[in-house]
Amino acid sequence: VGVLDERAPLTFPPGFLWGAATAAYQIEGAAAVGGRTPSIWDTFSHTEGRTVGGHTGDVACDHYHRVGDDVRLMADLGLKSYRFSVSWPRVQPGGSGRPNTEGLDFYRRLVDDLLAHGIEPWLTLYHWDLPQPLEDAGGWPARDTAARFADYAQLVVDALGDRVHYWTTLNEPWCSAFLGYGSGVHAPGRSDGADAVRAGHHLMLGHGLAVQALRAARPNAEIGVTVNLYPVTPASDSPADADAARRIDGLANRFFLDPILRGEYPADLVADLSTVTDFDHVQDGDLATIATPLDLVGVNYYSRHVVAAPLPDADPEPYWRSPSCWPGSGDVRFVTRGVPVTDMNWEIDAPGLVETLRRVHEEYTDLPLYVTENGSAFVDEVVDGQVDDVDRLAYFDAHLRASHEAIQAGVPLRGYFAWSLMDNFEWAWGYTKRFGMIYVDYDSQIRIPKSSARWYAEVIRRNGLAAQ
Ligand code: PNW
Repeated sequence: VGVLDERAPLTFPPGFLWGAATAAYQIEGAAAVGGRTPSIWDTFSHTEGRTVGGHTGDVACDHYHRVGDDVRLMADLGLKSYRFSVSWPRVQPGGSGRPNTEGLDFYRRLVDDLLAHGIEPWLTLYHWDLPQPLEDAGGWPARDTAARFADYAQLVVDALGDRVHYWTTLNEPWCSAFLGYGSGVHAPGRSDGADAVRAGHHLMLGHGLAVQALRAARPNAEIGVTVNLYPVTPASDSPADADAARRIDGLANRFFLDPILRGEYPADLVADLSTVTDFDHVQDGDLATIATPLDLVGVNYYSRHVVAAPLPDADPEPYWRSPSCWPGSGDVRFVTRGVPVTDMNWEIDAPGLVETLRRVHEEYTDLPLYVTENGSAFVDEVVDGQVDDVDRLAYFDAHLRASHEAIQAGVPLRGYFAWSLMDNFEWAWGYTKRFGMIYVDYDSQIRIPKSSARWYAEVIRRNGLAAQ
C-alpha cells in the first residue's frame, strides 16, 4: 500500500518570474580592472579588523572575467530572470562626471548574453558600493549624495535602458543606513544614530529622484525598490513588549515603507527618534519625491525579529542586533526562541514571509510584489565533487510554500529570486558564509551546482513544487 501524498503539488501563476540574485561587490572581483575606482566597501574591507579574516572583494567569484560561463550556468538552471547590481564606481569612477565606457560595456555584454539565453535582466542600481569620493564628501548623511545618485541613474539608463526592462533603485536601504552609519558593521563603518537617520532619508530621496529619471527616460520600464522587511513580534502579550515591537517595527519596516508608499514618516517613529534627531534634514517636497509612483515593490525576506522590553540583564546580542543599529531604541531586547537557525544564526521562519507579503499588500499597496531575495547560509561540504545542501533546499521549499500561500491569500506576488545564485563575499563575514545554490571554490574558481540548484531547476521547469 502506497503512502498517500499529504501535500498536493503547488503550481504558481503563469509567467511567474523565477530568478536568482547577486550583487556586484559580492561577486565581480576585478576591483581595479577596466577603470573601476574604490567604493566604500573596498576601503572598509581593506581596513584592519572590519571583515572576518580581512576578506575583501578584490577577486570574489571573479565573475567579471567569467561572466559568459556564469550566464551559461544560469541558463542550465532554467532561470527566467537574473537580478544583478551595477557597480557605481565601475561605470562612473569617483561617483561624478563622465561615464566609463569600459565599465558600461561589461554590463552591456552581461545583459545581451542574458537576453540571448532568454533570461530577463533585473537591474539594481545600488547594492551598497558608494564611490569613495562621495563618502569623503559626507556620504549618505549628506543631502548632495541623493542628487549624485540621480545623475548616476540617468547615466545607467542612458546606456542600458534600451535592453533592461526591470529596474530597482536601492537594495535594502535599512542596511545602508543603519548598518553602515548606525552600528558601523557595514561600510563605511560610521556609528552615529542621527547620521543613520539622515542617511535613510537621503537614500530614499535619491531613490525618488532616480525613479523620476528612469521614468522620463523609459516610460515603459518596470521600476521599483527593494526593501528588507521583518515581521516584528512581541515576546509576550505584555504592553511593554508590544511597545518594544512597535518601536523596532518602526525602525526596520515603517521607516521605509511609509515614506515610499504613503509619502509620510510615521508619527510614532518620529517621536521615538526625538532624542536622536529633530528631522531638520527633511525639506519641503522631499516626501512627495520619495513617494514618486512605482510599478512594483521588491521584498527581501530572511527572518523574523522577536523583541521584548528593556531589562537590565540583557543577553549579549548578535551583531546585526547591536543597539547602535536601532537609534533611540537600543535597549530593546532581541529574543531567541530556540527554533532552528541558519549559519547566520537567523531563525528560520517561513510563515513570516506570508505575514510580510500580506502586510505590504493589505496595508500599503496594490502594486505587484516580488521576493527579490530569500535564502540561507549553511555550512557546505564537498563530497566526491558534490554538495548535498539539504538544509538550504528545505529552506527554499518552505519559503516557496509560503510564497504560494501568500498568492492564495490574494497577494499579487509576481516572482521570486533566490539569494544567491552562487556563494559570494558575505559582507562583514567575508567568504565564511555560503548562501549560494552554486558552490564556489575560491582557490580554483570552480563552480559546483548544489542539490538545491538542481531542485530549483526542477521547480522552475514545472512552475511549482512537486507533491510531498
Ligand atoms: C542582504 N541584517 O543583506 C543583502 O541584500 C545581500 O547582499 C546579503 O548577502 C544577504 O542579505 C544575506 O545577508 C543583509 O543584519 C545583511 O539584518 C544583513 C542583514 C540583513 C540583510
